[in-house]
Amino acid sequence: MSDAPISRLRIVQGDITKLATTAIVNAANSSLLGGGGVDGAIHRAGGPQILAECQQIRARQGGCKVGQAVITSGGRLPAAHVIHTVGPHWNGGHKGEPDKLASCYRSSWQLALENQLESVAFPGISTGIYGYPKAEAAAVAVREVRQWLAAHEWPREVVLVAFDEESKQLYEQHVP
Ligand code: AR6
Repeated sequence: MSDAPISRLRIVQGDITKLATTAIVNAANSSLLGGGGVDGAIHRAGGPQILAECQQIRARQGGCKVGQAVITSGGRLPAAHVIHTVGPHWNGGHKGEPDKLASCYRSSWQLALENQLESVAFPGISTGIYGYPKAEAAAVAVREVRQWLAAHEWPREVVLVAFDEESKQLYEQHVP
């Protein structure tokens, strides 16, 4: 590990579909067939190639479980790849949600490691339709980034993407 982990973490505000990182992460559902929120935005911007690859993955392994991740190409997106992970529904916080959310980040980085992806950008997994409180999700995300980067060379850079100003501030609270 040559780099100080924190220098490999960037927080940006905006639309993740516009980012030219090597991969962007999709907050998908277990069907991998698309949906609303960032999932809908990624499939709209990336075009039909992404869904076609998701369907091949479904045919092979029957979708994706909560906390796991799969990888496709990025279709027409500026990002070369999309890592699809399935976050937990928020059910009050005592149904293993923090562990499941942490597993989403780790599974995504594992794919980045295996595929030697330079940079990976994450939306706030589970913090929209799935109802995970943004402050608690931000704490999990930053903790997991630190732990992963301290122990692994790949990905070189992690970008946490805040869709709104509030989310950006929540991330920044954890990153001095
Ligand atoms: N760029 C960056 N962040 C975004 C964007 C965007 N273009 N659009 C939304 N967000 P959500 P979930 C933020 O609901 O909670 C889908 O139907 C948004 O503000 O997309 O994991 C799937 O198919 C929020 O902070 O994902 C699943 O069924 C975060 O992305 C379900 O929603 C995640 O919100 C997954 O729900």
